[in-house]
Amino acid sequence: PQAKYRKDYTAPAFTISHIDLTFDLNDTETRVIARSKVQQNVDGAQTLTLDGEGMKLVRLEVDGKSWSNYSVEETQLVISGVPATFELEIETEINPEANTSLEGLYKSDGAYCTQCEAEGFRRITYYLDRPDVLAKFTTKVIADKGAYPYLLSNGNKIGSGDLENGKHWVQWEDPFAKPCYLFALVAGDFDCLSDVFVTKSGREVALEIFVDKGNLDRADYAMLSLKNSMKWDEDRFGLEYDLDIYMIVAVDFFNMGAMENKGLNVFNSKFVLANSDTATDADYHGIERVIGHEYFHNWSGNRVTCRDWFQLSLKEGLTVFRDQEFSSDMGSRAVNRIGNVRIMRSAQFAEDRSPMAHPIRPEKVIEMNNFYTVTVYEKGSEVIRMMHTLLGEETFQKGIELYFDRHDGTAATCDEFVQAMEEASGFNLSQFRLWYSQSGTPTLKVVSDYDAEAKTLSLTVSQKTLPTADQAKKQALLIPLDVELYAADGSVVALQRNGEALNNVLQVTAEEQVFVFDNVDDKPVVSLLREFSAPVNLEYDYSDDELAFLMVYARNEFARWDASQMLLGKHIKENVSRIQQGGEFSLPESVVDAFRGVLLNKELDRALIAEVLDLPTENEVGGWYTTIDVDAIHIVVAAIRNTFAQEMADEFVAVYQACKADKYELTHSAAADRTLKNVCLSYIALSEGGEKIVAAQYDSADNMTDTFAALAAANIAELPSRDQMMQSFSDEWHQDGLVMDKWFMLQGTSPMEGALENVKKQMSHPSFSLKNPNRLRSLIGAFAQNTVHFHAKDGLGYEFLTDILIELNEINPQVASRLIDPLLKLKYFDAERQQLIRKQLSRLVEMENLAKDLYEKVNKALE
Ligand code: BAL
Ligand code: ZN
Repeated sequence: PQAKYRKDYTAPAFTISHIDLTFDLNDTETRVIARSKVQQNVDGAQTLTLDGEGMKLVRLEVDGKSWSNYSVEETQLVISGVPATFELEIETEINPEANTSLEGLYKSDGAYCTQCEAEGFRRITYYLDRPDVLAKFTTKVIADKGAYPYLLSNGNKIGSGDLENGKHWVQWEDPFAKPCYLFALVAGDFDCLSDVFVTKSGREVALEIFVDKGNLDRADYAMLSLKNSMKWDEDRFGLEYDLDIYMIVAVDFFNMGAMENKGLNVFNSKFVLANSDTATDADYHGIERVIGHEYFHNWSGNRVTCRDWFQLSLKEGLTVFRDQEFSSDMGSRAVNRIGNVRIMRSAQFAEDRSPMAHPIRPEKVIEMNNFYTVTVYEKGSEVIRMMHTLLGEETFQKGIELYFDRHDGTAATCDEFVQAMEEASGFNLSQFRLWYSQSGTPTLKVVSDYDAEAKTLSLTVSQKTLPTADQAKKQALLIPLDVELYAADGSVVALQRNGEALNNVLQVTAEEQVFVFDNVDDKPVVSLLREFSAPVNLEYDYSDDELAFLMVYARNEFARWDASQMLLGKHIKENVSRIQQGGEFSLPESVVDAFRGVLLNKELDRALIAEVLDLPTENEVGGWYTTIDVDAIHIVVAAIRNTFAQEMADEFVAVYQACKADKYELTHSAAADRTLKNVCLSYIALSEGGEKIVAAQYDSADNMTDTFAALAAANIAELPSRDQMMQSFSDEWHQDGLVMDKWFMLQGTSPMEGALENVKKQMSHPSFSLKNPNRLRSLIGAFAQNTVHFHAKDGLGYEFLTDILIELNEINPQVASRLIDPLLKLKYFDAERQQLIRKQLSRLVEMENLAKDLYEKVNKALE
């Protein structure tokens, strides 16, 4: 497979202004007629090269006449000798039923649906499948009326009718020019939840959510989230919806979370369907986030799209930033920020030190699907957030306004976005632009020095980014470092220098820099990188006392949580070293007391207390090391959990009782109570008499959050009643794949002896299917995060995953390529494990038909 480079971008030789599509749907032989208006875009061009894969060319006409001057190649149709402007008509035949890759047109259970981003449209018809070709689409869909009463596509419905043979047709017109990756078609029999949103300028928009028959009672929260998103985008960003209809279809077979096709979002049903019996509070939160995300794409992605796929973060980083802000405005800002930062520190930092390291705007790509990553999305959002931090909300919004005004209806670049921000603010972002081109996680080392005589505090800040797999040389970045100083009584020490007040956000620009603050009467406690003001690793030599102090006195909730994490981190590292040297685990009483203080603090948001008591995962801890000692980390994290459970046993029960509610409510505050109650339960499960409390909750729960929490607590604590509870859950829910995903996830992460054998056994469960991406991620993906079992020294975990990848290589390479990630990090393990992983990766490399997706990753890992 060939790599593409960002530097090689050239404008297309031809462009297409209109395309009129007709689909005659059939399971194995769907006919697609595409009539396009084609124009020369580069003087003298006479050869039109279209992308296309896996279809049969039936007919080709230029200006209404049969055209024979073409050649069909494996992934292209090359049409020669064409005029400067012409109408092109192509008829192709495709086989949706055989399409298990879930790209292009495929069948999800009984319904037809499409997924075209990034390059799926080329599996539907031959086309200029690149985001900088923007055309107006009309789409006519023909299908059997009984089986497919709903025929949907982008834009507004402009016609419909019945045909003789039991078929019917519907025609759609999208008035907005768009790249083909935003095309969508859905045909099926659904239940539909309808509503209306009136925009700020008074236009009525019809809202329709289509779900599998019988699931109507699970669509309300998605609808509420959609209306909230529409209102929020008007209020916060001044952006209004532009079509008369907005449709969402929930499907069970979907590679991603959802897709922002213009006016017709297709969603993984996981991010639509919820009621209190089937969904946890975390599921509801995910629905609000993803519904918001796809809606916000209507501007950041659809109205202004990407010039080429290297610019993906232009729309994804910005849209993640927007969805994060939406969730924060709707719920708790601190809890949302904690969630975002956990993802950065665990998954994104790990990616940045993996063989797949890439800047948020990649330079080189073999398979574009491999770049829908936490780096492009989450780090991309952090880069937008840093601009927001540096400019402030008001100026940032001016930049956004300029960006949308200037680029509406076009395909833009990341540089153009930064340019708009720069022009609107007058802030020089030239050094800041490096965040787009430089990969890797900088380490920010801070040393403080208090001068009692001069009453000054100086902070010496140095930054260093280690070489990454893709890039050896690194430069100094502009890093916003948000700081605050506290006196011993917890009061804030104002930042000042030479009589002038200073901003809390320091601008670190050099490899080493000193910041001095005057009028500091006593040695203060320093709060650093507040709100995670930059995606960096912070090094500062905090004492336990300082961290315990910040857990109580830091003004912002995020900083309190962060202090708790640093305190835990210190003791996890100390204990891992101790265990490695044959010593014993130990945790000072003062550390337990600091956490007890938080647990019992009635002033704090209960959801925040829950976050403080939720320990870092073993995978996150692994990311702190250059050689990961899976077993020592497992012992230490488990020992901390047990120590907390024993030392605070009474407190956990008391808080558990205090958080219990008489009846279920779907409010943020009721959810916060449940979250803390269930974190307490996870500790109670580990203490004497805990099993009874867990079992009682399982038996009496009136909502899935509590049911699942009890099951998860029994699973992780390996309670004797675990198997029986798992059986009862399966008996109740085996018909419902979405609910069973929770159960599969627990099977995958179970610490039980023989976990691998158990996972293999569950693959025969009637609810499991290798063809369904959600099931795969729940069982197999979860097992690959089950560190001690996946990394077992017999190598059987690695072999098992590789067996699955070999099967998936043919069924669904995109999902296979997601699941392989844990194997890519081989060089962070001991020589023996590295060898075992290498052996498995070699099996993949030797495959004759290895898909591009896996090829790109495996070869990088073995380099
Ligand atoms: N554009 C792919 C799915 C998403 O990021 O919304
Ligand atoms: Zn997105």
